Amino acid sequence: NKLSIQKIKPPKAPKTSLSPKHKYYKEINEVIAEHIKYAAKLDIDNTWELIHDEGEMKVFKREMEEDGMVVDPLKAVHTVKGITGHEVCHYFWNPDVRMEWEGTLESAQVLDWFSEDTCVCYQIHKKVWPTTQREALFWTQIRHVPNEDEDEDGPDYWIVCNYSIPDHDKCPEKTKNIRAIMNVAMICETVVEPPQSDRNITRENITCKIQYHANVNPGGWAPASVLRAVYKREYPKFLKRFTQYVMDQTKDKPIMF
Ligand code: 18C
Repeated sequence: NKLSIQKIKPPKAPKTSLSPKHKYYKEINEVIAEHIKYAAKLDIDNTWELIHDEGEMKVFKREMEEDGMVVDPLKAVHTVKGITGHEVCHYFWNPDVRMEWEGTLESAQVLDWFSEDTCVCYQIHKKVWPTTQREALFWTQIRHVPNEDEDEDGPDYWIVCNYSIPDHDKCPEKTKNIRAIMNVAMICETVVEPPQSDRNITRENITCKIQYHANVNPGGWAPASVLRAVYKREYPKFLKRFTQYVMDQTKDKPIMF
């Protein structure tokens, strides 16, 4: 009858082009769902310590140690005018441009493609005196997370997640570096202010609300004071430099919603 027909909703577009049969499919979905859940709650209470406050950008940490190693979770929020969440995520994810904005890298390589939106990266970071150099091996995925509740005007996110994996056939073995372990996510929401009725939407009308989560385990000895000083300096520097990079790259391009 008419009522039941109205309840039928169109099928949703696939959220990732990765095959459900892929060995990392389940892990990727779970890790991404967890980041989205925390981003939606935005639970920055007094257990989070503000370590950097600059305009719209705020960086928080929670001091934590595991087996004597500093693993402080880090969370940042930022709001940037003139760019979309899709654009921010596109440039954060795209391995071809990573060396253009990522200041902590010595080298980065794509070892494998799981699908159009998911690849495996191996990268070597710059050395921080007096510690051994770090490297990382991780999958990185970009995806659009549409609003789950179609009746509500809820948020619609773009997300990139970088998540360490233990090994890969093409990964160099037995290097001189220490392997750092990470679970990092960039989660963005685009806010569009309606333009004056007779005008089109321009970059003046859009704002991107960014949340960045980083859980990094240094993987081996590093003096706590040096480590905390390094990330206190590096995360704000990254957020500033990277968002400026996205603004510069997109300013003369059509808006990518
Ligand atoms: O998210 C960012 N970049 C992504 C793409 O590269 C990716 C990277 C995450 C960072 C993983 C950290 C791995 C170790 C880094 C070594 C430190 C290099 C510092 C060099 C300074 C010139 O998701 C943007 C990340 C930007 C901020 C990175 C700072 C990381 C500090 C964490 C310290 C843990 C490693 C300990 C090394 C010893 C330091 C005493």
